[in-house]
Amino acid sequence: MVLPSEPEFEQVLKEITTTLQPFLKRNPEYQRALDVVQIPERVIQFRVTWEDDKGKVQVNRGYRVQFNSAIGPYKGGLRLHPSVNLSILKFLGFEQIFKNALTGLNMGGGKGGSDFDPKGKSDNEIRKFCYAFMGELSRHIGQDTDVPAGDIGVGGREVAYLFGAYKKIRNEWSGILTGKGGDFGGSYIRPEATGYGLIYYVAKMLETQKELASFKGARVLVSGSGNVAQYAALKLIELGAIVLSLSDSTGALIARNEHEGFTTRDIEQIAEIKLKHQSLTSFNIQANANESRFVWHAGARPWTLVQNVDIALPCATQNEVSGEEATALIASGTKLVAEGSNMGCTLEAIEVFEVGRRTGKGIWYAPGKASNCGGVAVSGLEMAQNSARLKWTPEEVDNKLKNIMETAYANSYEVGKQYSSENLGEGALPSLVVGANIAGFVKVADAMRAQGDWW
Ligand code: NDP
Ligand code: 8G0
Repeated sequence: MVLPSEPEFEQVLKEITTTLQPFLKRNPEYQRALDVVQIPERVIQFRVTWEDDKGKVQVNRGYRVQFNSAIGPYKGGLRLHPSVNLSILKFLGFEQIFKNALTGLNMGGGKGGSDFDPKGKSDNEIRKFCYAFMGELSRHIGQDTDVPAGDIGVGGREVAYLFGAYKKIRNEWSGILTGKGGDFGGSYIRPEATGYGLIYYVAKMLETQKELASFKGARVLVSGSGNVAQYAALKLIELGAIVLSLSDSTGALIARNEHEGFTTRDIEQIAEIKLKHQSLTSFNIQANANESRFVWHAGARPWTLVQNVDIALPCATQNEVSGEEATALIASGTKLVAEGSNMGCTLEAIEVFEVGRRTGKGIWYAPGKASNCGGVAVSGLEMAQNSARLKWTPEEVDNKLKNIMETAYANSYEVGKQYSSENLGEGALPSLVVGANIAGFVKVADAMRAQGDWW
């Protein structure tokens, strides 16, 4: 059931439908589940009016897509970006259903947000917007109904404003949002979770494949420079990898020397810049003064800019790796690609990777719904801690995150092996995208059948 004006949703539906084929061939009755699951249980759209610093009224569109609640309350982030529309939120909400299933926790799928642009807004304007947005959203969420969190453009500051607004409107303290501050119900390791989890997932891929020995000395391209990119980079640096790139919507910053990537201090400075919604060029100016360790490529993405690469991690936004860029990554020697972003790779890029994988000469690709599920997983752990009114230590949360990533990896690997083994060449690895999609889908479809959603 695709409307022609929903290109991103159409894309994700095509990916899921194609990769489910080996399963549907053996289990044709599940086609009905696929027909049912692709229609959101509920879509909420609303008007958000707020007052800017000049006292003028501003208006934006607000959304919450409550896609599926078969295995738990709707769960998924809120995105604030001028590109936000229903197609993008439906694609994100649909992905979220199967990703949340892969975490092994009881969370359904949802996504929301607004076309509000936080760039260039004062702190006061961001607070006013968040209060106005929650004025409507508060009617539709609840700790056992729907639990939003941040996403692009929504970090700790915005989650805190949204939480404060909910509390005032409802006179109730409950875990209705995740990613909260540590002093008011937030979990340790939630800010780090997506980036760290991505690296824990890639660590399992490294153990399986034969070409790369470890992260030590591995040359890694990371795109984006927000929450996911920053913590992925920090964990990579901790493990001895060389982070050769970061990027943002204005361009890509590439290390000049392939033996000397970004440092922890660089990432901390970039985090400060990004908190102010500034471009990476602000960092490059400082870096240039500091012996020009980086080269700035205005308007570019990192994938074609480095000659020798081992691992590529898209961590910015959807469709940030094209088919041509996928081919360029193979040419530069890249062995692994894992998505920190949601739908970071186009269908063409995935096809390039999957053809390579089947022949044993390409790139092994991990889809975001498996490799970036650490973020929502720790959100699930935050919900558990809020319900129990207790707080686990950072070590406890980190260990649980590691276990969840390892289980998500094992599931996508094993189910991938089961369903892609028939066309595997000598030395080829199973398809993680086939595995993740089938594993996530079957869990949700079975819960839906048990509850009478299809028969
Ligand atoms: P942030 O807002 O912290 O950072 C987003 C980064 O991506 C920024 O560097 C931003 O550049 C760049 N970016 C955003 N939109 C575009 C665009 N249209 N073109 C080019 N660059 C763009 O978001 P997150 O790091 O939280 O999210 C990044 C990705 O990871 C998203 O796909 C998100 O859905 C996904 N994700 C996030 C999780 C989380 O826990 N936060 C969990 C799982 C997935 P600029 O600063 O110039 O805007
Ligand atoms: O914590 C969450 O619910 C959340 C926030 C942002 C992104 C995602 C995701 O899995 O894409 C989840």
